[in-house]
Amino acid sequence: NDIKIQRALISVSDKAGVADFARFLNANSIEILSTGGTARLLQESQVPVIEVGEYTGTREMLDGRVKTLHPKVHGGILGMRNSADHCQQMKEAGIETIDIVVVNLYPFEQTVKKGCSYEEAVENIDIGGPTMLRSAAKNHRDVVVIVDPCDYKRVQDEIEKTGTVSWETRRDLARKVFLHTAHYDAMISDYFNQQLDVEFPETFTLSGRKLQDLRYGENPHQNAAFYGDTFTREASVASARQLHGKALSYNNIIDADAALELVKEFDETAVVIIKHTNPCGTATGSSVLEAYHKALSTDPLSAFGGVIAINKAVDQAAAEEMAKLFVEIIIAPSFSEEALSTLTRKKNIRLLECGALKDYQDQAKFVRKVTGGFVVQDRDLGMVKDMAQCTVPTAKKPTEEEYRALAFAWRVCKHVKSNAIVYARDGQLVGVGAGQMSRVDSSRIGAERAQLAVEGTVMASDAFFPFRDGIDAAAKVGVTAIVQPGGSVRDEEIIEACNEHGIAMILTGMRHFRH
Ligand code: 93A
Repeated sequence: NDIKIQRALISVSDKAGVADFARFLNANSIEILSTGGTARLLQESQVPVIEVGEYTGTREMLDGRVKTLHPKVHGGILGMRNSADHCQQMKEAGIETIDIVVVNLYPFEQTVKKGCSYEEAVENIDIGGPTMLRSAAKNHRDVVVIVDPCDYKRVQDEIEKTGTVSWETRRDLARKVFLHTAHYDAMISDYFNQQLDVEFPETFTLSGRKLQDLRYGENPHQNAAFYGDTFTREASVASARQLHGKALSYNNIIDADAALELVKEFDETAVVIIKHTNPCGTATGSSVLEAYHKALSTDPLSAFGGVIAINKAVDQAAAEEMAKLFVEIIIAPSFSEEALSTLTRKKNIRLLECGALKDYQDQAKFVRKVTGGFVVQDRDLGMVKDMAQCTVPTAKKPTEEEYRALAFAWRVCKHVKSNAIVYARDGQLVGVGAGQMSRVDSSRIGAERAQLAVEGTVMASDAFFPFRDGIDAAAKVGVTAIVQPGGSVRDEEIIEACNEHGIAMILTGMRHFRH
């Protein structure tokens, strides 16, 4: 149905572009009703408006808490124009139709984000705005509703061309409204959950903003898109700026996230190389270049086509070396100008600048879909602060150097798929056994695949050893110290095996499964 547009109601907090749009409506003989601040702005912009209070006969009251909550407003929006009965009732009550509703809401999100009192947050819960939006969206058969200032142009263009706004557009604008009010309420309920320390509420809503459509998902027959959390302030793939290269793929995002999360574990300069979410190179160094060389030498073959993450600015020296390797992505806090000009010569590399890896850690829950539902948990932010404080049940105690190597191995191990076994020396990953169904297989694969000498390394295991065979395998390749959570019923047997082989072992008491 073609609709006749005679009257608009404009009530906005974000006033960008609204004066021009109102001027356009006015020029097309559309009468404009408006609320306090908006009305003032429009009058100042020489657009004639009627105050809503004047129209309803009830002035704004209760400090503005009640300004548009009136039958003459909601009747005018909700009345069905094709119903003789509705029209009759509206006529009797002196209700005119409102055909365009332009509303955006009190800035709850921005107010809470910048930090505010509880009272201020509550005052920023918009009641009248969502009510009008929902009324108009429900009656999109007869009413145009605009919540997003980006849509002024689209509606203006259409009115200019056709004199009206099509059913398709009205329905799409209504769709946007319900998304918007759902997101708005999700943020309010998030805020209350935070205030009341409700960790796992009765219903769990995930509300994200689309960052981009992806060409496809994990595989070409799966469609996909990338969404960003609303509240996150932490450096992440989602908030990173892409400086160069083709659009990210689904697998790129997952791998870049894995790389960045691991490199965040280190205070000292570190480089991580990831393949299929597991590290195939990780090292620290006195420069990015040195750390990169060490990381690459862990497994240069697997590094091909991988993702590199660095926790410090990428300089020219490192960039020149990285440019020699085929990699999908380099993600770093920043790139020097020279580094950027070196790397951008490579057409197929994607460069992501994520900004400083601040101390800030997002406390938001981690969500993972399963068929028929999803599981929600704390993010694994656990990490032993000081290895020297952990139990050493073996006869041999780790040396200073072994302690450093164990701390390094343990950080890497946390980011390897279970069952995870890591061989490392101080500041360099040597071998990885990832994602095996048996721990002893991970031990074997990690040592066999290692390109660097395993002898004299330390070993980390993400969970306890169920049997002594893992320890025997470690001894066979020359491991001198082990870090693991402990807690197996066979711990005594495991300690005994270490003592037999003269291996030092640390028990962290904290497991890092990664499924
Ligand atoms: O306080 S409210 O929840 N009560 C209302 O009746 C009402 N009507 C519109 N907030 C209300 N609004 C909101 O006021 C709109 O959603 C908009 O964000 C804002 C515009 O106010 P002003 O025109 O005075 O700047």
